[in-house]
Amino acid sequence: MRIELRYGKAKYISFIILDVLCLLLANVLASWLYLNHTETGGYTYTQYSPVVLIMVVIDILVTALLNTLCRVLRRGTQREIKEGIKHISVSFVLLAVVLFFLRAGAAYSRVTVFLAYTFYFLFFVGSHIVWKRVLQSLRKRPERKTAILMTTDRFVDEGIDQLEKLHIDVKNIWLLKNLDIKTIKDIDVVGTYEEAASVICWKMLDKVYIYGLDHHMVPGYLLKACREMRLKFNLVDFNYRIIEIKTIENKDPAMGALSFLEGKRDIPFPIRRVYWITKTEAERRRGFHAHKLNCQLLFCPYGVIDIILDDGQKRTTVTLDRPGKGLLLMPGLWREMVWKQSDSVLCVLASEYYEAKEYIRDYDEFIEYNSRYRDLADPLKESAAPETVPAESVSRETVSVS
Ligand code: T46
Repeated sequence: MRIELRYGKAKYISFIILDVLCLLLANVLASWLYLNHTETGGYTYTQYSPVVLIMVVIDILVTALLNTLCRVLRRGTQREIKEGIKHISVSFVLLAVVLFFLRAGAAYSRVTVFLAYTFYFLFFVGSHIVWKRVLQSLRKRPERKTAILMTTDRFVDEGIDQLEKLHIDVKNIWLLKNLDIKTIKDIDVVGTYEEAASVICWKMLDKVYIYGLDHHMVPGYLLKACREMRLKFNLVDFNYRIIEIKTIENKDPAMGALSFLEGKRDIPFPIRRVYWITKTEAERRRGFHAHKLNCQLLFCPYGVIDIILDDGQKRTTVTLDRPGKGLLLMPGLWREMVWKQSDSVLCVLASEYYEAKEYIRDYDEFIEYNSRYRDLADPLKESAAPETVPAESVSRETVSVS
């Protein structure tokens, strides 16, 4: 609730007022129906009114404690019904407990209370659906689409630039690891993924973009929240990056150096496999394939290895010649490795388990595969970020592979 109040105070409060109004209306209707039209056993309006007051207090308490207005602006009818059931059944039980302790239950018409909560459930769901439509239609549409950018600290600047090229305004940034950074280029950084979900809802952002981050690294909570808000993930990918691996040189050069990589902190994908290639003679070539899914980080702790990368249009060579140089490879790149020095060691951290079917080992097939996704690869093209990727099935098949 604290987060909701931070990002959408007025809208959040309007929902609380709406709920209270619905509760009052439900009570008026229930008491009018029951007290006026049936044999009530002597129950009166005056008797009944303190119960309504207790109901209102309980209602506000339940909203705050169970956060039943969580992401209300963007949730679908199913979730609305679920929250309605949760809210009303907890309120009902709490009211029963309060009346029990006040020893006042017998003085009130239980049928009226039951009827009131039934009407309240219908009003709760109905009014939320109508009110969020009203708020959405009142929203002043910004000239450019707005988005939250999910990325790592390493790629955040590039990500902002890429979205700038797509004419998208980055309103908030969510970083894979929380670095206690408050703003980047005057854009607010949200601290937690709960906050990210809340920002998307209450600021009514149009898009969610992921840059340089394997979708597996997006926490399940956020995936679920976006799915519930019917927001798809838009993936803007690069195909490779050279990264610096942290290396500590010993003061005494004879003692050497220590390089290290830390899972979630340095690698923008989950590490499912580690392998290394040894005992290869100079000028030998390996590779000659591309991956459909696998993201990798390559480094060479000993020796010199040329990595030739081919995106189907041009070839680039990256030389791994020191332990502190890493090469991050996204899927969809043809690679060949040339050993420039005998016994050089190639180490690889991979995002997927070994799966022979996930390799493309035929160059023509690679060109054909790549051309299907080329349009997606150009960040300046409107189609660069596939909008049709359902959050639950974000797949590398739909990701740009320039
Ligand atoms: C890559 C470059 C940089 C397995 O059984 N499990 C494994 O995890 C791997 C990596 C390979 N294998 C088998 C498959 C082949 O029968 O080991 C054999 C040699 O593999 P491959 O010819 O693919 O090796 P390279 O050096 O051409 O490619 C390797 C990786 O396979 C590839 O993912 O990107 O290193």
